[in-house]
Amino acid sequence: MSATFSSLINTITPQCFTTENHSLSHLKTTSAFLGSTQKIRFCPLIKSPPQQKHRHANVVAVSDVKQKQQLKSTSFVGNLLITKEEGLELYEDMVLGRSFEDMCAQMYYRGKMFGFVHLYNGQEAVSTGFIKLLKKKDCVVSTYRDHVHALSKGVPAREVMSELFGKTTGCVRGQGGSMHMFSKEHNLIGGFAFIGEGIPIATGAAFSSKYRREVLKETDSNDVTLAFFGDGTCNNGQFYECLNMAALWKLPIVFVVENNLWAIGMSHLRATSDPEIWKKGPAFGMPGVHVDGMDVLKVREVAKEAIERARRGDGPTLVECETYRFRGHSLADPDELRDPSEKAHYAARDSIAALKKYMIENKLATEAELKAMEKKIEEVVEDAVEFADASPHPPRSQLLQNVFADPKGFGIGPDGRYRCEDPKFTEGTAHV
Ligand SMILES: Cc1ncc(C[n+]2csc(CCOP(=O)(O)OP(=O)(O)O)c2C)c(N)n1
Ligand SMILES: [Mg+2]
Repeated sequence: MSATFSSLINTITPQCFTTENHSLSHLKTTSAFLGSTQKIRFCPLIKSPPQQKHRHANVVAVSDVKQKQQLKSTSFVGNLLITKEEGLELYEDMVLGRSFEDMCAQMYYRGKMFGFVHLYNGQEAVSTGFIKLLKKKDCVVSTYRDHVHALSKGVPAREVMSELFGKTTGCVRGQGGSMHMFSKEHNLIGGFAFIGEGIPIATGAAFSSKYRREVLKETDSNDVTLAFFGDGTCNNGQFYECLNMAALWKLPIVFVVENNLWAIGMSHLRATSDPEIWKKGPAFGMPGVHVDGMDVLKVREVAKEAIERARRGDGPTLVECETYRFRGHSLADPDELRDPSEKAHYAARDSIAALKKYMIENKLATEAELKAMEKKIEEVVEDAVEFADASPHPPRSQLLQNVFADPKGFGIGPDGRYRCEDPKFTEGTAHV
């Protein structure tokens, strides 16, 4: 197992920072982009000035911590990476994510949903590999590609689908829609439409856990926050500000980059000076890890250590999961820009098919068992659609509820009524 784990992560080890004769050009950076058809741009490495060599001496690499723990590890059954129960849980969650999104596409084209809808097909190993390791009190901060993160965190499919239909039974009472899934009960702190917008919110949530434990002495406060975001978002300033704060204050957070190689129609390799995002972790004094995001078991192993590290108070980790979206950027995107051979390469590495194969080959489940599970999930998704369809639309008066702390002067007119209820309010603007 030791070989398996160390081969799936790439990180800069403490020795690299402390040994006199090591420069950046000696670092073992074995990560390779798995299947992009475009070449990584040549980027010369600059030697660190000698006086900076000891700055990061206290950086603990995930691989080292893991290696130390390996002897006493009890999480492996024989030479298998998961138990039957764990495997079934992962498979169920991934298939739910995929079926749910496929159903969303159908419902969107039938006119049941409005606005932009961004699907997660292809990236399931990341959501499942990370979120299924969390406790209910742990927090998840997502992006506009948030339906599957919500499902993995335990928000019922009915509530997510209803939210997409804009119904009162949705997890945000129909007020958020596709890009703004939220659940206080499940500590899903939100989907966010602006890229990078969720990262400071996640950093704040992690700060709050630490503050409650260390200042307010709430000893049971050891919650971890996962911040999910894309490769394109890593060129946004908020990302760097938050890496700095999280490392400085050793916050219990994991920054999970879902590097699907594209930001709408912009190739990551074209837009980013050094496309290996994981390297930015050590630059801020935290471990950086690159993992194959099409392999749920590899994602899970890295996630386990990064989450445990945060929980035991050792601070943040940056994890770059190399993944791929199987559909266009949103359902409004005809997806004509990406090279068909790149798409085919990743389609052949479908993480759900890979887990199925692993489970059957290792006798963790039979084909019939997995088929029965798929059937059950199909019913869950169909039930979610029926539930959403039959649910009521919110009244117009709900439009501004929870939008402003004090809506007087904004949404509420001098007569105390919602301005939107005055037919003149929207006259000459959008059709409501
Ligand atoms: C602050 C901000 N600028 C621009 C946009 C427009 N925009 C929407 S999605 C997107 C690309 C993001 O790509 P990435 O972070 O890789 O996420 P992915 O869609 O691949 O999951 C951009 C630029 C935005 N939503 N917010
Ligand atoms: Mg992307």
